[in-house]
Amino acid sequence: RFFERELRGAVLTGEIDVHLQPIMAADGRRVVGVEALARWNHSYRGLIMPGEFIPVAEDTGLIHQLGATVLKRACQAAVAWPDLFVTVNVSPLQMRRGDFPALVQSVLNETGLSPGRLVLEITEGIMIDDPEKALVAIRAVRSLGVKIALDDFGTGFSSLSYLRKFPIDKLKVDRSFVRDLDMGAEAGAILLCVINVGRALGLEVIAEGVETEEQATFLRNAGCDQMQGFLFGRPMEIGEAGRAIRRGR
Ligand code: G
Ligand code: G
Ligand code: MN
Ligand code: NA
Repeated sequence: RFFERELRGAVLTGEIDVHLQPIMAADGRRVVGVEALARWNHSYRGLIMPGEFIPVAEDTGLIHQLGATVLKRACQAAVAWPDLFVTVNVSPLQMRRGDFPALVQSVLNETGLSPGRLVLEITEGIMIDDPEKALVAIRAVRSLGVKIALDDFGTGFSSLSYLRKFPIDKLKVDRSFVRDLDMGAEAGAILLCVINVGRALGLEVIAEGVETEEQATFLRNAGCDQMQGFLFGRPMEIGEAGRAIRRGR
């Protein structure tokens, strides 16, 4: 297909770009990390979002090369900010490949990023589809000193049992819970439960999709460790992210 052929070209020629979104301490004042988000800078169609091309990359096997490019760009950028961590989204297909830990190690070697500053964001899809392989992969990357965050937490099916079985470091509370806060007391109660699950298990809890001061105040009082969302900053080009970090957001 046309789109696939173009995507293949973009992966080869480096039209795949990385944007970074700040992740704040709970006080909302300090940038403590950034999430790397893939963007396709198309020559004449402009910016194409990952929702459009990641599924195609997964269907065609391009995800491996694309993912490696994103990982390397993100680590290269993060080296410049020694106090921050960088999170990188990893497709279940990447995690399932036996050579994924070796890729991570080689990117760390090449870029000089210290492993403790890299966080890989996985979704529970990997744990459901192939729990054995997921466990092996998670253990292997954690043994490099890299951390694991469970993305979109709370939206899937058996999240709670997976939290016990898999060694993870951080939970990213899905932004739908934060969005629903405006809808009243029940939504707040559910969000509190989700946060408390993470806290009770000793995980760092990151809230996503924070758009208003009211949401930030609720999340801070609820005991979230970190916050991310348009209130603090949108995903931006690496250069712009550098300036935002120096400014404090
Ligand atoms: O940036 P945006 O909010 O449009 O991202 C949409 C979705 O694409 C998110 O769920 C995000 O996790 C996913 N995504 C963004 N960048 C990457 C990437 O580099 N690899 C993978 N596998 N998913 C990504
Ligand atoms: O699935 P994942 O959590 O990786 O998705 C990240 C996506 O969330 C990115 O596409 C990013 O643009 C989007 N995002 C980040 N902050 C906000 C926010 O405050 N509100 C909304 N609606 N989307 C956000
Ligand atoms: Mn993510
Ligand atoms: Na996320």
